[in-house]
Amino acid sequence: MSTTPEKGHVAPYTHPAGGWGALKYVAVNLIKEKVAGGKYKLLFKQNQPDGFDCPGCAWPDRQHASTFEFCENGVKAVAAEATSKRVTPAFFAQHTVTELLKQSDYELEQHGRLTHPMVYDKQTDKYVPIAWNDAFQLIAHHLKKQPNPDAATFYTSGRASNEAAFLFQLFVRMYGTNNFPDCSNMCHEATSRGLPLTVGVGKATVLLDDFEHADTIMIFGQNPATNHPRMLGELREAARRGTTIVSINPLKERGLQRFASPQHPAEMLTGSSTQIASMFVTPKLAGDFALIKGLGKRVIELDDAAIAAGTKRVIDVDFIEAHTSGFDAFIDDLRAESWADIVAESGVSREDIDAWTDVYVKGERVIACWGMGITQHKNSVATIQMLSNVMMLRGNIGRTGAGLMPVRGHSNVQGDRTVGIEEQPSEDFLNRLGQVFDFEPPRHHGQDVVGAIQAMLDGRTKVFIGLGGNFAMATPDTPRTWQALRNCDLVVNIATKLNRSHLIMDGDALVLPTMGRTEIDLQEGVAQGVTVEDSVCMVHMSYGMNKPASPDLMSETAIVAGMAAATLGSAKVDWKWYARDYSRIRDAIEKVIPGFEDYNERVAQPGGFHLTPASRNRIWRTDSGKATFLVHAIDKDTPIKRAREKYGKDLMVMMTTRSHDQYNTTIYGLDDRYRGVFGLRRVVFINAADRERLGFAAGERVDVTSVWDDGIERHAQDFLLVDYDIPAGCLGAYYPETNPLVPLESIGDRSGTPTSKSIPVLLSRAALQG
Ligand SMILES: Nc1nc2c(c(=O)[nH]1)N[C@H]1C(S)=C(S)[C@@H](COP(=O)(O)OP(=O)(O)OC[C@H]3O[C@@H](n4cnc5c(=O)[nH]c(N)nc54)[C@H](O)[C@@H]3O)O[C@H]1N2
Ligand SMILES: Nc1nc2c(c(=O)[nH]1)N[C@H]1C(S)=C(S)[C@@H](COP(=O)(O)OP(=O)(O)OC[C@H]3O[C@@H](n4cnc5c(=O)[nH]c(N)nc54)[C@H](O)[C@@H]3O)O[C@H]1N2
Ligand SMILES: [Mo]
Repeated sequence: MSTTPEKGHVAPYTHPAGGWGALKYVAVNLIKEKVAGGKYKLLFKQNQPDGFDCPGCAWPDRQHASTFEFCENGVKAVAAEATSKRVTPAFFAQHTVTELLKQSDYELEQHGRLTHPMVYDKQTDKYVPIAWNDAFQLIAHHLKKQPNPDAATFYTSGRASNEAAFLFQLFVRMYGTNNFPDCSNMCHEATSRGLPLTVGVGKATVLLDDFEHADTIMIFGQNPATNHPRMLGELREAARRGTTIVSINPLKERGLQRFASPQHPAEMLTGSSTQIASMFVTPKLAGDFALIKGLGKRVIELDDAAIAAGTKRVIDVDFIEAHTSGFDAFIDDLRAESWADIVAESGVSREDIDAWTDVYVKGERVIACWGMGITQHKNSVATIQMLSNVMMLRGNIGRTGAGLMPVRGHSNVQGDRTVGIEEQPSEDFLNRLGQVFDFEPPRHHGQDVVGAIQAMLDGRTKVFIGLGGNFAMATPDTPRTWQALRNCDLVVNIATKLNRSHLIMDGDALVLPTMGRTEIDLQEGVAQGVTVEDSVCMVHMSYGMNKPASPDLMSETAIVAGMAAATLGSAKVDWKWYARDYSRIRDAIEKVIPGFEDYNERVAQPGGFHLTPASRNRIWRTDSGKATFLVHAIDKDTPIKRAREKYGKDLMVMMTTRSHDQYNTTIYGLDDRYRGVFGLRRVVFINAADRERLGFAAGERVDVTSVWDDGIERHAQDFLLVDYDIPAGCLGAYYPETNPLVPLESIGDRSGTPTSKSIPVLLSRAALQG
């Protein structure tokens, strides 16, 4: 990858988010990708009953939307899939893998859609065409020759449909392993591990309609203007109704300040906009745990004052008595916590915490949303449990207009987990799967993402199969991850577009091209729908509308069936019979997983059905049968604190986040418009006072080194320093360029998630001055 200095500029963005900028971008993008004209109709079918589910994000749909609901970044995702450019066998004949590796992620993405199954030829260092059946036989050959099934690992990115994912996990478990690393491990794992212990289910307790009833919405560590633009539409409506919106984020993200809705022409024509958040609480990175604990402590102080004054209690005594356990121990711990520690650890003043608490307790119906700013830290599970505690204090769960809302990323990441992409499956699930398909599933837990990389590094795992995604770039500690992939006998990637994961191998490798969700999936002449589950647990049907990018593509479901049939034979499960009609897979899901009764009938209804989490109805599937308050202390001994002891104020903490023009590792463009960055990706946002204190001039270039005590040197070179409104001691930069800085062993407690929003680093003057 080249590190020649980028030519771009930085200029503050003064317009509202959305607005003309967004619409103009939509138009430019459509023309550029040649999807204007006939294909423009695609947009009208997006997130509408009978259309396809937008591959952009997991934000839920308005079923009764009268106009089409599009958003700028959804358009980018659709246009990227609908591009007319093709990566054909002729393309691969012209480029060696070594040559392609030199291209940037942006360049690789621009080549377009993969058209043929390809196999790597070591002799020529090129990919050459292979027949589908031969590809499946090669996979079967490698899988069968492994000494044990744990020597293979099976990655899933969250775009796979419920049908493809269910068949995939069945294949892998019949093969004999629970090795299911998935993008969730790097994403909302802390939510999925944390919430079950407090409220019983690791999913949102709200529906979209609750946003209409909430009087207060708190948004923790999320940048919806870029990552969930349709959420801004909900927030706009809420703000106009008088709902109080609070952003808890080290950055005051533009889209949470002002938003001009592209769906409301009046706002567009007059150039007006709606103020979204009325309060910005700005903790330092990973300061949320202490901050939320402070919120809880202040709630108890206010409640004590109410008791003393004989006024209405601040906590919801009825809810706490009827529905919870662990309350006494929890408030004892809150009372014992020191304000000095809360302020020091959160980076938020006592006055600001008090002001925020006043807003929180004024709210009668409060929704708490959160994203990656909360989940990608060492203390993320504790933070999410603390948030759940504080919401429980005021009975803000399982009530109209109130609840917990983890905002998921990939459009079906939640559904994939529901149907069994889970390295720690429950006994219940395995028992039912074994009964329905008459086999003994493996019981021991499998590898998550970090575990899979470690196993490949150690040589314990020799086959990597990826159902979508870009494992080589999305994961931490890039050089070590690449070494891990190079240690494999076989690397298989099932993908729509070329990415770097297809270029990192020393043994055999296959790239298997597949259809995207926007494409018509014909099986035996019948168009198949697939199902997905969004962030509020609505399961709905998605039908592609577009002609597949190539006649040689296979659907993900058919590819999974092909691999399974070649590896395991079809005596026990007739894999191809399932792949010929996806409703048969849905019938199987119905037999194995509770909540999917009458799956085919219910999903045929417009809008689909709600997989209602028990916690929404105040049924608590925890050990105690109650919603459980959990006590956690502020962690006084962390790698960051140890690094700070050593390096003092030179030690900075870095978050790695998304720019406006990327979809995870897919780089669509080089602008981050709302943050005022144009034509640049190698930037580091820094507080001007920190920059001066560290002795750097404005606009200087720096190298970044992580501080970790395993003797491995981790560097990322040549980033432009950009002065930014960010708390002291904190830095911001984009992922995936900074993934080499994230140590593989730096993971969340009890979640195993790479701590990609809190990396201890040092800055130095760039060695390569450009
Ligand atoms: N266009 C587009 N849409 C996407 C994606 C994309 O890449 N592009 N990715 C999809 C996926 S998989 C996901 S998971 C989601 C991600 O969507 P988000 O959750 O919005 O993810 P990020 O952009 O990584 O960062 C979120 C925010 O966290 C804040 N933050 C960082 N550290 C902290 C902290 O310590 N505390 C607090 N309170 N805030 C912090 C950052 O300032 C930033 O505003 O979006 C999905 N949608
Ligand atoms: N430093 C740092 N690292 C992070 C994060 C961070 O914030 N900071 N975020 C993490 C998060 S939240 C996530 S979710 C992961 C994302 O990790 P992944 O899901 O692995 O990455 P993506 O970039 O979304 O994958 C893009 C590729 O998927 C393929 N693709 C697209 N659509 C389809 C499809 O329909 N079918 C198939 N089979 N393939 C398809 C294309 O080939 C494309 O190149 O990254 C994680 N890594
Ligand atoms: Mo994600």
